Amino acid sequence: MEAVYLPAACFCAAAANGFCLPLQGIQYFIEHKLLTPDIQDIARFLYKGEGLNKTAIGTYLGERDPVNLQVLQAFVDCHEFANLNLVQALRQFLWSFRLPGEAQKIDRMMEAFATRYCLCNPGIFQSTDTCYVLSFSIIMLNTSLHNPNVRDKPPFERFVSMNRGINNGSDLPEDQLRNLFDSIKSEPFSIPEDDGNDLTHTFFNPDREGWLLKLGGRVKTWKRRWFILTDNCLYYFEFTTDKEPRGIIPLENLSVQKVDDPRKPVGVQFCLELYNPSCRGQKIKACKTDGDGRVVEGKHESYRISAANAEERDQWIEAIRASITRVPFYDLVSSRKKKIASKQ
Ligand code: 4IP
Repeated sequence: MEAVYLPAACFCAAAANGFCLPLQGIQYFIEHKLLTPDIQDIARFLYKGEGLNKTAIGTYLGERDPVNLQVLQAFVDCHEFANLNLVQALRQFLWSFRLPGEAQKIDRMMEAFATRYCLCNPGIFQSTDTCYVLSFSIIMLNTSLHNPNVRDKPPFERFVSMNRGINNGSDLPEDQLRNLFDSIKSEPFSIPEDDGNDLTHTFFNPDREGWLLKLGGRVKTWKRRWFILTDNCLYYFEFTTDKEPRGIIPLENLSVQKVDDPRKPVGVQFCLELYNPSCRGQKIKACKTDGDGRVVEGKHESYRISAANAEERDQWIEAIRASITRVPFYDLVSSRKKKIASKQ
């Protein structure tokens, strides 16, 4: 079947008719006979991506509906990965759409990617699980090497030890890992950023630091603190040069949201709130240093934090959200590693 070419004007027509959701957009094209309902046609249309928003492509491909799952499969099959090393293949794949932020969607897409890569390059890995785990460790390496907020740049030896035993119990050849490491070190992944939603970009680079104001737990005083977001925790310090944080807030089980309080005092207009959605009204697990320098439990039922402006607040919210999202993502990788270990 011939590839379908749809000029950008068609997207404007769809948008003008209010079809801005990816699924509705596809239906609009099908109803207007601009696209056939054939799975391969839809996949090729998304693969060509002319004039399409890459976030919308990612959203469509991430859905669990049986049709979307088939389109995802056909879309991944449009990619030719033969004779590409894993980094080159990942560069191509991650550029063709914007990876959604949700772990289950990322899991499905990366599974499809790994299967396709192994099919195009038989004999490189002993199983698709190996390819899957290595792909994630390359994505994590990309963040560690290129995010300016990550000070501890992993050396090649750490990348090797991260990937011990992933090839069905044996190690991958060091030359192969060196090749991948050098490629990512010399050039980071390009991630499509074609709309205001920056979660995918942040997903790859969640770490962040800066000055924020924090409201006390029992005594409601605002304190200016230096915050560092790393390893799914928020650390706050009195001074940037302090070695020990005044407080640590593990983000596991927490959610973050923007707070619009019309009574908020001048100077703390751009607030976000960290809370435990399943235990509202109970204390959040956190620790802090008290006046005598002892480490004690935090007393907050929620943390209210204010940024200097709306843009910074939104960036913090996205970074915190991405950091929280990465927890199930680590779980996905570790369960895959366990699966590899159990097969030995
Ligand atoms: C303190 O108020 C500070 O705001 C503390 O923040 C805060 O601890 C205390 O919360 C609050 O009572 P005063 O300094 O005016 O006494 P920081 O530790 O950053 O100085 P948190 O837990 O927010 O760190 P409570 O819950 O201990 O009252």
